[in-house]
Amino acid sequence: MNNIAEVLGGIRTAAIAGHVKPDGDCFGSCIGLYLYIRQWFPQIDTDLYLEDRRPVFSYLGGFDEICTEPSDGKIYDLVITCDVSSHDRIAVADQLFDTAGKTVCIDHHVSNTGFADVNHICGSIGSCSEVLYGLMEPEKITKPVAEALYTGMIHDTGVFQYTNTSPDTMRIAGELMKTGFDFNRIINESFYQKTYLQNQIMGRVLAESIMLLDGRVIAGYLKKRDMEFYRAVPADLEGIVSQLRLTKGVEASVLLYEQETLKFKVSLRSAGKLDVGRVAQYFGGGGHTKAAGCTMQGTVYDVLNNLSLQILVQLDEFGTEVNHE
Ligand SMILES: [Mn+2]
Repeated sequence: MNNIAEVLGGIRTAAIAGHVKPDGDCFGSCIGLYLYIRQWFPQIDTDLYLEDRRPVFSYLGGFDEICTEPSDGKIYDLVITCDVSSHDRIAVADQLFDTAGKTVCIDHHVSNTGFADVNHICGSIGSCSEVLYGLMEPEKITKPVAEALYTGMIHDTGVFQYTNTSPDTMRIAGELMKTGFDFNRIINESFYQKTYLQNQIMGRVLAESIMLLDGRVIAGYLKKRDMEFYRAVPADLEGIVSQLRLTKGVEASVLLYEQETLKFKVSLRSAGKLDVGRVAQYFGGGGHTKAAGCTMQGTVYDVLNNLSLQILVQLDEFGTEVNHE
């Protein structure tokens, strides 16, 4: 696919859907595409489905029109997923996807094998929002669309610091900026700003973090009772695993939080050559080489032990000396 218009011919009803626990790129890409279709293909009755309306993204156009519940019995001509790496990660719109006349998947996860009729997956591009830019006509990108795509790009590149940032990323960000939105506010308020609670939780996780594999991996964790104590939701933990990754000398960082008793959600970040996507995939998860996640069972000790073994497989491949008695 070269242009999103290719899949819109003859379509009367369309739905756009993001993934479970939507992040900045999910909001940015889904809203960007929604606003673009609404503006330039007004004959199409388009709806947008996201699992929740995260207040931090309320500055985005169309935010109030997000549907958080599937509409009963509605059958769409077309369902487009953005930033969704596999069928089981389609959130509220999974039924709508299965009954749609045609399905399109726009994504950038290397682990995505293509679950739609039309799959446009660019594993080497840093964000789904950047992939989407390539499917739009630049002169038709309005300020609200630009704001959404820019939001997605800064979130998935860590404000252009991760290695998934390319010269194209910077060029596209520059093009988007020309529409004149308040980029400084977007970066500060949607990416860096933390609530007092989020800072408290991060402080605690950092203080209690542990070093593994002779200081080459750092791990932080929150047990169920800690999550309950802070009344924390997963979004409150954003940024912690990235902060851990900045620890001098580590190859990777790990953050665990207990979703249910002895069931942990695992986030992984690589600080170097380690492919954490491979580690996550081994445990049934997915993601990218530098950022990935999975779900694992057991105690904190069990989970970290199993993760360490898989990380070690790669560290050994690098031929680096690791002291693991
Ligand atoms: Mn993404």
